[in-house]
Amino acid sequence: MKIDVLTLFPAMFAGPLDESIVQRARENGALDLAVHNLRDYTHDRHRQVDDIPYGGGAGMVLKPEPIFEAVRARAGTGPVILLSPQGERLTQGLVRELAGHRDFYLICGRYEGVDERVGAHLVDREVSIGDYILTGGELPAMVLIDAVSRLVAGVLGSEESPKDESFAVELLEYPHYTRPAVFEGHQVPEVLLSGHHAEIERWRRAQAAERTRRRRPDLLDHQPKS
Ligand code: 4HQ
Repeated sequence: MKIDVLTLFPAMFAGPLDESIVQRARENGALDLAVHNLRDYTHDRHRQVDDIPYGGGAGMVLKPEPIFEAVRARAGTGPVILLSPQGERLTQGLVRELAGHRDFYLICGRYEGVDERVGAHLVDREVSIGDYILTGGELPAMVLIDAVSRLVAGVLGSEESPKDESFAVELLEYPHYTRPAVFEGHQVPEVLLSGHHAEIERWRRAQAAERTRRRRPDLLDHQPKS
């Protein structure tokens, strides 16, 4: 899978995506991540990427020309995605859908936002990671890349395989325990030490269902997976 990112802050992507599972995917060739600096697609002396809003108001707006030029220079053919609080919510269903593409292109906005013609005439979809306002689309892009990367074939080691994944997203996870069996007086549930696999499975399903009912009843309102 090839993922292109367009940003004014390419250095933000070093670090989070250079560790652990995502880095392993990049090393083994399952993931090719290319981060492009929006400023490299300007041609004026001041390398200007933003301008004042028509109609007035506070803040600056990203100009359309460098963004259109950058996207038109790409090799891929997959969806062009703008990270935006106005987008459709990122869910595991959308993550799965994006993981099915050979490539996609992520645009990270900054300041007050991006000229509307980018969303209207360049982008295939807008995606939001949640109802809060960040300073830019970079962290949302990294969240999306992280979630997609772990699904890309060849990325996962056996220990972190997404086996129960659809189950795990429709219901919350059952509680996990590791050694010691007693920690500061707190016991691991007896059933987990019993070795009775069928009983353990039954206990885990019941715990997952009960936790979901208590903490996230919205997940039980039999909505579609995405
Ligand atoms: N942004 N999910 C970029 C977000 C956001 C979100 C705020 C996107 C600033 C310029 N993006 N603009 N939440 O808060 O995707």
